[in-house]
Amino acid sequence: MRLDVITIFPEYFEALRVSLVGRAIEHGIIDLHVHDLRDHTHDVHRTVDDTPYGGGAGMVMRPEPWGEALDAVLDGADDDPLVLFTTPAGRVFSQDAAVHLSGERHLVFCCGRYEGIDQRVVDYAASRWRTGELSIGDYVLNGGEVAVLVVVEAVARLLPGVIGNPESLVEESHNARLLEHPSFTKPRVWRGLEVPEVLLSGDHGRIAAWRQQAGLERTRRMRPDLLG
Ligand code: 6GU
Repeated sequence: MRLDVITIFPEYFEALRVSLVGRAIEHGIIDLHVHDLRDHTHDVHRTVDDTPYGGGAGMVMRPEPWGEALDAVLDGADDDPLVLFTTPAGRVFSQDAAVHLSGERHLVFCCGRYEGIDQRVVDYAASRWRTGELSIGDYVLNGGEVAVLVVVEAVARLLPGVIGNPESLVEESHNARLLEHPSFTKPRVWRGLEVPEVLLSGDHGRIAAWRQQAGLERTRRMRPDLLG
């Protein structure tokens, strides 16, 4: 999968070069390209933002650098790219969305900052490519960089060959509407606290039933909304 990221903070994306995603890049499963939006400015201050028409607080990202950056990244792309703008006004990202995105060949992430990007950039992009606007939840971040890190990690781990044990993906999708059961490892007794006996029983049927029940109870307590 090819990933392009357009941002005024390329440094954020160094984090993708570690751990599982880093290995996926090294192995060629992910082809990551990070672009500095300021490389598409032409003034000495490398200006990317300006005051909003109509007044109000905050700054809006100017359209010209975005137009140039999108053209530079996307002109000539023949792999049906999907252009995604990060914004708290977007559709909320989910595991279902991650599964859908993991089937794409080429994602282009546009990281908004300040009060957002001039709307004409989003409209222009939609006139030329497939586009989407996404948020990662109902809270406000200073910009889309961290949101893109979240989305890339959630998508990357679904790509074939990224996760060491693909069985865990099967289990996850099987239990998609339920929280995970609690987990335990050695030692069997720690500070007087014991691992539930059933997990030591070797009885796979009882263990599966216990986990199912524990996941259900946890979901009722923490996320009753998931049970409808
Ligand atoms: Cl994608 N961007 C910003 N700025 N804030 C957010 C967000 C995105 N998702 C949740 N909050």
